[in-house]
Amino acid sequence: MVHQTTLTVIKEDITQVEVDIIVNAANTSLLGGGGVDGAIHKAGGKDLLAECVKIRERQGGCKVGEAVITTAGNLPASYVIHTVGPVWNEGNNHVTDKLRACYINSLLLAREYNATSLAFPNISTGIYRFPKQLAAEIAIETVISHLDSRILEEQTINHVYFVCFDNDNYNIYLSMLSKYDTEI
Ligand code: AR6
Repeated sequence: MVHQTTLTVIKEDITQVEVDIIVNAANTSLLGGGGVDGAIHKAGGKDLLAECVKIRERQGGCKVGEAVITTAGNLPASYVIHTVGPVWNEGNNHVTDKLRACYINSLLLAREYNATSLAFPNISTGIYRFPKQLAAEIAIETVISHLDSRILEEQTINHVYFVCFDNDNYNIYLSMLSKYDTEI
């Protein structure tokens, strides 16, 4: 628990998670791809894609570290936040700052939409090859320090889910979050 927000790790397909907003690990085109992005587009359907296309026409896609929001289409969530994680490049090109920005910009956008619950996938740890341990440290620390820094009345989010798909990430998150639980 961080202030009034509960952090939970689950092993699940994020398209099945019932929260206000799920986050997508997209690419700069916003037009879908493989991994979690492919699963979200497939389950979300044509309305979700149509909104991505509109954003693309308006602002040329989404930059690395930034986030945009669309309907969730046929998914159980109300909205999808699409954020673009950095491609791991041996730590070059400010990849850690960019990954941190993905989490912060997603949390800010979720707050703007008055979300009470939010689910993150393990951004950049698949096709973009970011080391899983480092990515988990960044994800958890960024979410906790962002929530800690907000005045309580300003915060609507009361539940953040870290949705893991592979065993490695699940075990890393479980052990990292148990450490945080005992410290807070
Ligand atoms: N639910 C939850 N997590 C999932 C799911 C799912 N259905 N499917 C995969 N993961 P990746 P990236 C996990 O590759 O590394 C796409 O083509 C997976 O185990 O989806 O940020 C985009 O269009 C991994 O831990 O995203 C981009 O081009 C995590 O999601 C590129 O891949 C992220 O893996 C983005 O690469």
